[in-house]
Amino acid sequence: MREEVVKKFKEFGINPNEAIEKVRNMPISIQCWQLDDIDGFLKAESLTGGIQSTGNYPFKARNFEELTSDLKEALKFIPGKKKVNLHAIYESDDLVDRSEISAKNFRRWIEFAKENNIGIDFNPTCFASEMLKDNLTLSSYDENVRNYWIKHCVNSIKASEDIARELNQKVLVNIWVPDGLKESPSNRIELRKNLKNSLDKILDYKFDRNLVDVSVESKVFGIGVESFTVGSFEFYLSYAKENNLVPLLDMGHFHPTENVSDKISSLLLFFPKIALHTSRGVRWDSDHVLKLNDELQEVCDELIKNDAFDRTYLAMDFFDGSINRVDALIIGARNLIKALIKASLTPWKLLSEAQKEGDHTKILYLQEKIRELPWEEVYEEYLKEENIKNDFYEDVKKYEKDVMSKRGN
Ligand code: RNT
Ligand code: ZN
Repeated sequence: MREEVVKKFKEFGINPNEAIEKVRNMPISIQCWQLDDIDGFLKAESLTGGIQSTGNYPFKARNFEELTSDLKEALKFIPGKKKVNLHAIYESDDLVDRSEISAKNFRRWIEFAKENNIGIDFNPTCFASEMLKDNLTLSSYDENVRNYWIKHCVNSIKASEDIARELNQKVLVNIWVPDGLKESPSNRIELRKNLKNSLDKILDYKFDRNLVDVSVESKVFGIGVESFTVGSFEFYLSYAKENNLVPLLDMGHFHPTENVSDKISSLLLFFPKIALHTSRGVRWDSDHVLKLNDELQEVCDELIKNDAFDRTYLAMDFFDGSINRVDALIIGARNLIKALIKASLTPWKLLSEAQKEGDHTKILYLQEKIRELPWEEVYEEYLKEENIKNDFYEDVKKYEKDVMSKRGN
């Protein structure tokens, strides 16, 4: 890094090399489902559960080989520690019904993780299934339906324990269910009680907390379930608190004017760990690719200024089928990393002192000065240190031509 750059940051009490170190060590969980529009390898059902990947960009990965090949292409251009975020429908070996899964069915994923020196996170897939009845899973009125999903979640946790053991690295198991109603509910509490009881049954399995953390992800609405979501924010916040689970906030799962960045500090005061799905909603939970916008920046600012790296599971959750899916992953991850770098290069101490002193003029002044600092050079230095090229567009274009386009889809 140029001496000049280091000097400029030093004036504000910031060491850019330390900033890089901080970001390098923060694992980012990369969603495998961006690469195939959440089709998965079971291929039995089409996507349901109120989420949608839109767009018809060709060449999407159709199986384990194609998907991991694309993932490797993306990983080449993403610096720092990484995990791959799997969904249960991405079974790689000896496919079984998802309620029966064990680590055996993810054998090749485990090998992939080892070979590429990355971790794994896991998600039971409680959608895209004929056992999703009337848009309900764990909260269903039908005991058989509930039991099916309970079993699926317990087996997801057990599989994750084995994966963690093998990789010698903790796995986050994130439970999200799409349960909700299209029209205003006549009865909310019964469905919520069902969900609560089902979660209790899942937790009857005493998982090893040294291997696995379990998070619960809330939501405000989905397509086809616009009027009521069983697993609301209050529901899961309370449930997580009472059962030592991790609350997971998805940036697209709140009212459009509500900011996840504002929620982080509150959660940090009450929970030892939190989890995030970084995403970009456009007018709804549309899961667009991350941009380096104000909200992403503020989310990353909160993690840095509160020293929350060790307490945060940081993942991405978007799925865009209208552009090259490998580029989508790289662009999203790069924007997240840029936001983390920028946050680490901000003099939070100075800014919070000014706030304490009531010097709001100084805050605005400092914010302007900080914008003038050459954070891009620090980002470029980070890529260089990780042996990663800054430009990826032409490389991925070539990969698209040489590999993806041969798929004929
Ligand atoms: C859906 C949730 C959930 C999913 C993934 C595929 O609204 O955000 O996290 O996007 O599990
Ligand atoms: Zn999510």
